[in-house]
Amino acid sequence: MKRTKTDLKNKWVVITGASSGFGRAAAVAFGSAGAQLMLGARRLDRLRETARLATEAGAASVCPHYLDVSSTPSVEEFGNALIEKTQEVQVLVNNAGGALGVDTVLEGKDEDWETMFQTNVLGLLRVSRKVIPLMFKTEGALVINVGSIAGRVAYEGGSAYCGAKAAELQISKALRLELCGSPVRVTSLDPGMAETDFPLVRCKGDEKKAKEVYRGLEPLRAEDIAETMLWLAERPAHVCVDELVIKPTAQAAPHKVFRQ
Ligand code: NDP
Ligand code: 8X3
Repeated sequence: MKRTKTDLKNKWVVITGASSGFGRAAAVAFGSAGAQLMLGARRLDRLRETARLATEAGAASVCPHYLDVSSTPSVEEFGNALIEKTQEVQVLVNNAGGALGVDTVLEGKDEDWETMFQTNVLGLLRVSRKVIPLMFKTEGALVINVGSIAGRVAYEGGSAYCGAKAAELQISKALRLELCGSPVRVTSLDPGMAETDFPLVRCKGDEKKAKEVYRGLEPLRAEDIAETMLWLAERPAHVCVDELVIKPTAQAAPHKVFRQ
């Protein structure tokens, strides 16, 4: 049996939410492995900057393309643009998403709930439906679904986000079963606190509140997550890491954070 690392050189890697945070760092990491990249997000200026960084890192080719995962026509259009470039995808990173607000259930806003489920849950399903058919011929293909520790342990003010990421974990488990017998591996990658635009988006642009999230502790960096994604994708084809939880050393659980 072959025990060689999966080589990503010239292979196609699709990353959603590539305009910032984990998605941008993942584009750079997979770029440094010589992959070809299809990058999606709504903010095209930022997406093009990611493309520039990934090219600089060594990507074989980079295609930044508008994508709104909350819209089926947009996902279809993105997928069709991908199909024009390739019929064979090695890695799909379902990363687009995030949280909106820290309201309790009793204070919750419909638009926040709807956005969280549209992106983290339905978006992931839509993109998976479109892209996974391009992975069946690829030895060592991998779907990385970005979940969260919030999908495993609930906290006050996190109901909809925790619910959405719990759905992500269950979808990953179902997908793993459905794809068993094909070459496609599935991983739910579930990080804890990581320094990205995540809290700024969650706090709706309130920089002071967003900064407070990381006060007195060393959070994960986007690069820590990207490195982990690359490691997952490079495992030999017969190795599937079903679930991976990764947290800052100072965070033992969502509620158990040590601050200096
Ligand atoms: P960022 O806010 O930095 O990145 C979020 C990305 O998602 C952006 O590129 C954004 O692009 C994209 N996105 C949001 N909505 C849509 C949409 N409708 N269509 C397409 N893209 C969209 O945060 P992170 O990098 O931290 O977040 C990435 C993932 O990691 C999310 O799923 C988040 O829930 C998860 N996560 C984050 C943790 C953290 O502490 N940072 C911990 C655990 C999980 P654009 O706005 O340009 O469309
Ligand atoms: C983000 C991690 O702990 O803020 O998914 O919910 S947490």
